[in-house]
Amino acid sequence: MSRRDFFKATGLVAAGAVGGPALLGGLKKAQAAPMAAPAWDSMFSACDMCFNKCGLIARVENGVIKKLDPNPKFLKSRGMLCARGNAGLDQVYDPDRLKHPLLRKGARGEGKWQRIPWDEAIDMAAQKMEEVRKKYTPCGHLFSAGTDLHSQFVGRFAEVYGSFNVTSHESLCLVSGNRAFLDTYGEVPFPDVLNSKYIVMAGANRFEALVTPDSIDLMTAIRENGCKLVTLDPRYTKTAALSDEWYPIRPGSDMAFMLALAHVIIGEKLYDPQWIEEKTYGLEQLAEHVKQYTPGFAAEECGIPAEDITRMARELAAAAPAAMIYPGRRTSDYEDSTQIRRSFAIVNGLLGNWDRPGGLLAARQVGLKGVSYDAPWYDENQDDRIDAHKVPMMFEHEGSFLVTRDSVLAEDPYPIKGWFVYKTNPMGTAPNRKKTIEMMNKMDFVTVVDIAMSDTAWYADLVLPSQSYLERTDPCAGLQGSVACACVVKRDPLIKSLYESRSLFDIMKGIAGKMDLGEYFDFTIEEFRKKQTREIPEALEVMDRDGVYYNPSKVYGIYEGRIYKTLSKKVELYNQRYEQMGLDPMPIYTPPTKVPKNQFRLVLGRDAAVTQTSTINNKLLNEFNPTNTLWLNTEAAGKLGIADGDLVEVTSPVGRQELKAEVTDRIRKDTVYMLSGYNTLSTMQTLSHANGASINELLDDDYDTITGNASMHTTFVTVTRKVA
Ligand SMILES: Nc1nc2c(c(=O)[nH]1)N[C@H]1C(S)=C(S)[C@@H](COP(=O)(O)OP(=O)(O)OC[C@H]3O[C@@H](n4cnc5c(=O)[nH]c(N)nc54)[C@H](O)[C@@H]3O)O[C@H]1N2
Ligand SMILES: Nc1nc2c(c(=O)[nH]1)N[C@H]1C(S)=C(S)[C@@H](COP(=O)(O)OP(=O)(O)OC[C@H]3O[C@@H](n4cnc5c(=O)[nH]c(N)nc54)[C@H](O)[C@@H]3O)O[C@H]1N2
Ligand code: SF4
Ligand SMILES: [Mo]
Repeated sequence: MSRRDFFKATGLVAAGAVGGPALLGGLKKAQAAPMAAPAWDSMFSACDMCFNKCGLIARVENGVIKKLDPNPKFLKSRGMLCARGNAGLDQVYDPDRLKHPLLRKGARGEGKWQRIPWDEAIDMAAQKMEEVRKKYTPCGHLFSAGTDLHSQFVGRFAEVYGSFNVTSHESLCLVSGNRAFLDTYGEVPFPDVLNSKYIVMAGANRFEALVTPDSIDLMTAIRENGCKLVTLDPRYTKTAALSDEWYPIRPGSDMAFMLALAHVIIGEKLYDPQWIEEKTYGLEQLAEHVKQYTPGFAAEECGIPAEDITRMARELAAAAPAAMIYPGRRTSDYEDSTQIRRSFAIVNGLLGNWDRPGGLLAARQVGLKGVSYDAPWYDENQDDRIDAHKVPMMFEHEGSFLVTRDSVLAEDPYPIKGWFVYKTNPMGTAPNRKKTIEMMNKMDFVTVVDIAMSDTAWYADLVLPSQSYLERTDPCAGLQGSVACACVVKRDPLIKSLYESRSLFDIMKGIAGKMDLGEYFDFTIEEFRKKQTREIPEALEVMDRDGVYYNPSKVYGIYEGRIYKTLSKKVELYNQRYEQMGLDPMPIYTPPTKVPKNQFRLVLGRDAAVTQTSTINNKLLNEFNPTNTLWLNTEAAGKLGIADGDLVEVTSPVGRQELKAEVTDRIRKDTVYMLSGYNTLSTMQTLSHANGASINELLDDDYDTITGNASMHTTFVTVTRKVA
């Protein structure tokens, strides 16, 4: 589409006629008329620098992308493209990108590679997969995929190949939180931040850990709509800085705070009795249960004054239902994460904020459909996933990466000897890196499809160069929930693929073809999209015109006349299924393990210019954070004789790293923090190799006992000054 067509399509031509001077940089209309047609084409796409998929418009000049801008019609991100979105160009044109298929020559991790042609690479991947299947059954092969629209083809391949063993990044991220809300409401909610009047944000950092539309809506809510924001975080984050109140809560004690809120709301009868009676189950049991959790008790545990807890409970109730405990996302905090998040969900239940403005919203109808297929059945196979039955309520499709890894190492209940990895970097994002290396060493053959030589690729046997998001054709993605989004996006190539990169779909299709599974990949992405949009046939055309399709589906009141998908068919303050399974039906507070003397709790967290490990080699973004530092409280540093900028050694039960100290008051005395992604083993990520410290070399690999979600905030470290 040309730039002029784009302006026509977005209505900016008309807007220009009315508000011309503003749009045309102060020129009067007559002066503006002779402006030369631009040399570039404007093309729609959706950002892939993180999972949010913000709509964008690329300027493409002679087959080269020159700039990425936000798509003003993309309401989900409120017409925003963040720093990482802008820096997407460097992802595509990164000189360190993988260019050709590479076959390992030396020992794993030694970095000796041989360039091979694609035909040979596809043949080899297929042959090795066949060997593993014959020797160890189909479940003897593991498949892992990250957030992506092609990832579903990894799942499809695994299923037709016969393996139940598929993992994603999700068990390193948010499954314990999803579990908790699902088991309270019957579905995972989307917060209506824009219309909320009171938000308690515990362990979420929305002004740095960007989630659209929440991050932008939060700013509008607090700046323009009079919303009060309270943040609980051991660090003084940017979200804390912009909050009305910030409490440096003792890590791991959030449940005590939430149960004390429930204590006050129930004790003072601050809830809406009609809502509680009609829509919830278990108030009586909850009332009895939370009697013990007084604000005084919680204050002792979490360090937030009792009178503030009482006041916040009253303020929340007064603002309800346009008030919320923000559900959060990366909930991988502790071994009882599911129960911690259940306490968040329960307070929301008491506020009666479900399905109403300013509260928690049910998923809106998008209209996109799945594409089904009949997978073959293999008699000679294992009964279940390798990680099955080790935690009571794992999500079957996600599994648990950490439980899988332990099971692979123990070969229990069976061996896994092949691994296919697409667009995820467990070597950099799963805690306890040494264990992931051990897991690699257990494998006969590992294939990694990535755009960069990630640490996971660095330890693989075969590394295949992937197309970037601006080069590939993607299936449609439905973005659900929240006032701003019941929308569909797609991606088309903006430029010719660089080097020899290929799409995951083409790679899977190639391998399937060699394994007599070709029939399951006998279609094009365009045909696949048609099937996905069969119930909204206008969507593809609208996306070509606007870059996004909106389904004008209902936002509020979706649950009127509908039952909740829980055992009681109501919002479960008391969870009957947990009771049947022998789990606590209501969250019981267990204090977090005390930080041992002279040690610190290590926490992780986001920076607005970094996405996990995948932007660490991006030279535009690297300028914001050229290396990582250890946030260390001023008083604690003084006691250890550590000055700002000193090199320190950080030691945990599983690893040891060195980096510079950043002495600051922005963190509790018992907690330290560092940014993730640095000190890669791969020398082919030139900006991050041997630079700073790797946090996941230090993190221990505990997990949530209900879902198997990694619990990333349970590691204690010692910090000592390195003598130069
Ligand atoms: N230490 C640490 N661990 C963490 C986290 C943390 O903050 N710190 N966060 C946790 C959370 S919340 C999550 S969601 C997970 C995320 O865990 P991962 O899914 O492992 O996320 P990334 O680190 O972003 O790794 C993405 C990989 O995809 C590659 N990639 C990027 N674009 C493309 C592409 O277009 N095609 C292909 N084929 N590859 C591409 C990148 O090079 C990178 O290797 O990590 C979890 N673990
Ligand atoms: N810029 C940017 N944005 C992103 C991402 C990114 O990598 N970069 N990743 C995306 C992804 S995949 C996700 S899952 C989300 C993550 O979104 P969030 O979950 O909001 O992000 P984190 O920064 O991991 O937030 C964790 C915060 O909890 C604090 N914390 C640690 N322990 C405790 C505790 O016990 N109690 C309390 N109350 N706080 C605690 C930490 O100090 C940290 O500030 O962000 C998404 N958005
Ligand atoms: S939040 Fe930023 S990085 Fe994530 S999709 Fe949107 S623009 Fe891209
Ligand atoms: Mo995440």
